[in-house]
Amino acid sequence: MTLREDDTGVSVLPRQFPTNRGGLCQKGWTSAELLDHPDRLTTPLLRDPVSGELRPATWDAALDRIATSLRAIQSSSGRDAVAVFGGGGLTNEKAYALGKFARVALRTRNIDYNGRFCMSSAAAAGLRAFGVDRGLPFPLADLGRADTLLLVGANPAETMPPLVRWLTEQRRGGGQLIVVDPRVTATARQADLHLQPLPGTDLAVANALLHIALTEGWVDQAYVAERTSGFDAVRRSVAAWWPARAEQLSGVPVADLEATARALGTGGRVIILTARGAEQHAKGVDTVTAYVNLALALGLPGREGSGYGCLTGQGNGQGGREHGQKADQLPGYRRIDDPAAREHVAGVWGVPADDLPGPGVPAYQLLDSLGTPDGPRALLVFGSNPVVSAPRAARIEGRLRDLDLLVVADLLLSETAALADVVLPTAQWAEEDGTMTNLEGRVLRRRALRPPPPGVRTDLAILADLAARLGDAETAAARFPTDPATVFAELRRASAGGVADYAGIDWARIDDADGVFWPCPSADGPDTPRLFADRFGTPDGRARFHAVDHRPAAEEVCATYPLHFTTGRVLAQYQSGTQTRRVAALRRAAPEAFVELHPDLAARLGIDDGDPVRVTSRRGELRAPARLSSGIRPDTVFAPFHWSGAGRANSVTNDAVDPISGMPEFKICAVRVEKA
Ligand SMILES: Nc1nc2c(c(=O)[nH]1)N[C@H]1C(S)=C(S)[C@@H](COP(=O)(O)OP(=O)(O)OC[C@H]3O[C@@H](n4cnc5c(=O)[nH]c(N)nc54)[C@H](O)[C@@H]3O)O[C@H]1N2
Ligand SMILES: Nc1nc2c(c(=O)[nH]1)N[C@H]1C(S)=C(S)[C@@H](COP(=O)(O)OP(=O)(O)OC[C@H]3O[C@@H](n4cnc5c(=O)[nH]c(N)nc54)[C@H](O)[C@@H]3O)O[C@H]1N2
Ligand SMILES: [Mo]
Repeated sequence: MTLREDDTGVSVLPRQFPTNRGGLCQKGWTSAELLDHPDRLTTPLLRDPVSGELRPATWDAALDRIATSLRAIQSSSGRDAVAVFGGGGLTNEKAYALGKFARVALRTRNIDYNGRFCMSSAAAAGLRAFGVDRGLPFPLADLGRADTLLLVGANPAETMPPLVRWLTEQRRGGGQLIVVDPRVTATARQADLHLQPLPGTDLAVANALLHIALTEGWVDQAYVAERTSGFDAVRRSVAAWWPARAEQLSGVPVADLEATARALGTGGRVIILTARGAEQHAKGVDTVTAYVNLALALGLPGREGSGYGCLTGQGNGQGGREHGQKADQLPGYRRIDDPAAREHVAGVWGVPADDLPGPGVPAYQLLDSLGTPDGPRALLVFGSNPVVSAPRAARIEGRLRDLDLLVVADLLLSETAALADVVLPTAQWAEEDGTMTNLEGRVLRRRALRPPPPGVRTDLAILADLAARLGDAETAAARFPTDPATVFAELRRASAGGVADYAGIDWARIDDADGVFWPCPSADGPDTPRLFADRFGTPDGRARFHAVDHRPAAEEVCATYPLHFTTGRVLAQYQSGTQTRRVAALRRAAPEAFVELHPDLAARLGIDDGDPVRVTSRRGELRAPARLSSGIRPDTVFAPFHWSGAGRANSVTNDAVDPISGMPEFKICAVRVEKA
């Protein structure tokens, strides 16, 4: 989008761009409303020790309070007693600076971010199969030319409206769209074929599809032999997934499994995409792996116009996971436990490699350890609202209350900021320069239109101010520049030679080329719109199969909690809702939480459309009006997670996590539903 500021204020204008072709969703159109919103924070807030209330304070008072407290906590309880929590909405420059701040200014291993809740399972599956995690290893426009497109657990009609035009183009060109979702979503309504599995059974469906492809002879044996390793174990494991067995488990009819396998196995250009519906499970990595196995067996990845991809979520969901705000990571998508990576990054940062901390723990584990005897005593939050968005949120809310110091930098008083000891008002998107990396691995500019309002500082300035108070001011000023262009120049050097290599990318080149795809190692060399054409990112260049098997959800239904509960999004609200719940037009479109359930189930429970209902799990309850829909399976209820208070879906969700990615199981738990 582009912005115009005139006498009437800031307005959002569409921009012709290769990914969205001028398209924008309603949240984009209305985003300028938040710039001058009356709820906008314009002064730091400090919790008054006597009244217990948040009171306006000067920047000096707020920063001094934080620095004094952090120093005291670290000297009594060790460096790791201070933790940092970031977000996938931060620009690349801010994500990079936050990771560096944790490792260099605080020297804590405890940093992680909300991307763990978002794409971490697909990232882990991509890394182990391809040796590289880039949401789409090909340009988005390829979707428009696919003969068959399989969307697993994705509802882009509501979550990525600008992408829908590629789906329309695809079907107009005679392509076939197949959607796998337990609900008849706006996306599923456009599909030629809709598979409606029980939540948590996608892995079994994928294995059955590969079983059919093997039986029918649709596996690309030459590709498997030349470009992959490990297929024999997969062949053996899917042998047990005959279609009738998958039907019994998932409820997807054998005929639909066969039709899907045929479309994938005999189509020309075939793309398989997963999103949160398949990924946010305690077996999310294995589930994505099963779809990657299918794609590899059919010879798709690296073939022009075909492949596997993950629909990355947040504004900078891709870039947010490349520059070091993840517990195990250094910039350039490097591993923090790799001696060579530590040496390189420490060199750029001007510190001894031995001074860099080791890996920390994933987001949920970190949040759940806060304020416990062995856990961190202080937390700094930049760009997340875990009181609404973390699984088993009431428990996490308690952990946050147990901290000695909670600091939240935000533009608005989010539910998490409302619990803080110190709140720092930050600039938002239209007020600072920077870059974001989209789901295609395309690095894009975000331009400042105007300076932040008086009293508001940027995240980069806040990190610099804190670093200056925590150490030697002169060193801190050199290490934590506040100008995003300077930070980006350093990020390029830190990423050089890494998997996500930005060394050859500069802002002018981004402007000239409508974005630059990483890896782009040199300023005069090419970028990489398509990965895997000749080799994969693994040491031997081959993609790796991994045999994976279905396992039940972490929590299964029982007599007391007989229904499956799943969660997701609606078009007019964004994430934890801090921003979108404050925009009048969006509030009108989606005013409150709701519980979607099938009319047959509702009748059995004596519930009418609009009745207040209570959804109860072992962890807590959600109260919201019922919304009857014959588009959902009768054994499953759905709620969006954008609201707080009684309508908070995450009061109910399970905090079981994937053993590899740390991704929580947002998409399935067991509940009881009754009229409230
Ligand atoms: N309007 C809007 N757009 C957004 C966001 C937002 O909050 N609001 N958030 C952004 C972010 S950060 C993200 S990550 C993306 C997410 O984008 P999506 O992944 O498309 O969003 P979700 O609604 O979380 O989940 C997609 C679908 O998964 C289905 N589902 C639930 N359980 C299962 C299951 O077990 N298997 C399968 N196959 N499907 C299941 C749900 O019914 C839902 O329709 O959206 C981005 N765009
Ligand atoms: N039940 C359930 N729960 C889920 C999910 C689900 O599908 N179901 N999805 C999960 C997913 S995919 C995600 S991504 C998470 C998202 O959930 P959160 O991590 O809570 O993300 P946001 O709601 O985007 O929170 C961003 C906060 O940062 C503020 N902010 C925005 N820009 C900036 C900035 O530049 N700097 C600073 N300092 N602050 C900023 C916003 O005002 C807001 O308060 O939720 C997860 N939770
Ligand atoms: Mo996300």
